Amino acid sequence: MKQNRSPQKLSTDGDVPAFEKPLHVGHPNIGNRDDFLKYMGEVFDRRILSNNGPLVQELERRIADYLGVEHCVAMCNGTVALEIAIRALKLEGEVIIPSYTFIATAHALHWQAITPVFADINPVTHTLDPNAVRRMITPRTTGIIGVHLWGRGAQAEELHAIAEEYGLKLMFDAAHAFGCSYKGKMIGNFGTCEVFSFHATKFFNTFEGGAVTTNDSSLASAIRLMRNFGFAGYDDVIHPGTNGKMIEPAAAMGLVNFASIDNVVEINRRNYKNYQKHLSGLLGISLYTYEENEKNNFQYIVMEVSEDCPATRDEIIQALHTNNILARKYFWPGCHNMKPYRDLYPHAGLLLTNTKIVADRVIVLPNGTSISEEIIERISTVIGRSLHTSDGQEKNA
Ligand code: T4K
Repeated sequence: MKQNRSPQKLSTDGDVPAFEKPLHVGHPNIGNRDDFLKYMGEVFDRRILSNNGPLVQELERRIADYLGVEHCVAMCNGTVALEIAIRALKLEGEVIIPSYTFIATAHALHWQAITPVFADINPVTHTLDPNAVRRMITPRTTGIIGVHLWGRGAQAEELHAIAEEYGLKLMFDAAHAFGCSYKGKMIGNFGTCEVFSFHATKFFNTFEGGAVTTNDSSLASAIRLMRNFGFAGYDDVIHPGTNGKMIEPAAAMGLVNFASIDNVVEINRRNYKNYQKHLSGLLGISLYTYEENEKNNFQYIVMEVSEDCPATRDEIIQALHTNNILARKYFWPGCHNMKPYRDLYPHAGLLLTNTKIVADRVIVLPNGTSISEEIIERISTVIGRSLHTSDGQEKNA
């Protein structure tokens, strides 16, 4: 990829920014406000604000039904949900994960003195490459955490076969994948357990929140205990634990947002198609594809900038930011290149060729219910304008 073009040639210098106010990736989808306030009225009347309240229990039932999974344990956020699931599975030593993921996947292990070992990804799907996973197994390996990045199911059968062969535990970070399916089955049912994030920026949000889903009853019971300090009753702690509880207002937000899930998917899909339409024909620009035969939430508009693009990925980002479009370089530069892990494994990158290629070419664009076709057209125009040749002439706008 070209590295040395002059950024000022690529911005819309001299023009007013395309957007007056910043346009964010991850601007939340918010359901019916009156319904939320009604729920909150009930919460105040009951004065049950937390500790497995009725709204949390109702949300857990709704999620379990929606995913067709036996157990859902709601949590305060996805990271704590990951930490609790990792501990409940008794992972230790080394655990294999992709480096191309949000840093929380690695931190949830490192925080518990478990070594995250980074395996490479498939450059098309951006999910773990099972052959790369095999290469990273050592006598200290106890588990694999696949990540359903962008909501695309990681290769569950292949990872399951590897886990069986080597006697490893398998779980999934499904933070991006609420409402998505893999091979026709809802994500939430794979591995021994799966972990969702319901952070504000996610397709489905509870302000902050998350959940662990599983079809293993004894695991679900252990996770419930661990979420609440290990309390089995008043004055009776029977398990080590922490505070991972979801609060009632968060559950109220989740119940309200449930009512608009289909509508949000429809808007996200429409936006995705509009980005495809308005970005088509730009040299070296493509959109990450979603499998049409699966359920997708289309939350992430992942644009890839290839070698033959007249501008670099960073030049396009700069042009977007100059125009108040705060596109993101998720998940550059890869977890292995973030300080805590770079210090631990300075040579990890040698086996992460595809991770580098993908992390260097991705731009995530704004999506969600606050984005219209007119906005997408303007974003696409800024991207088109940024594709200048080195002598400053527009090539593809
Ligand atoms: N595993 C994976 C694969 C994940 O992607 C994540 C989280 C996790 C695990 C952990 O789950 P949680 O513990 O977070 O539940 C954001 C989110 O904070 C994070 O939840 C998410 N992944 C990650 C992909 O994106 P940042 O650091 O990029 O967030 P931030 O604060 O820059 O937010 C993005 C943009 O959204 C901002 O530019 C502004 C906008 N925004 C944000 C919030 C909170 C709003 O417009 N309104 C808001 O309320 O990590």
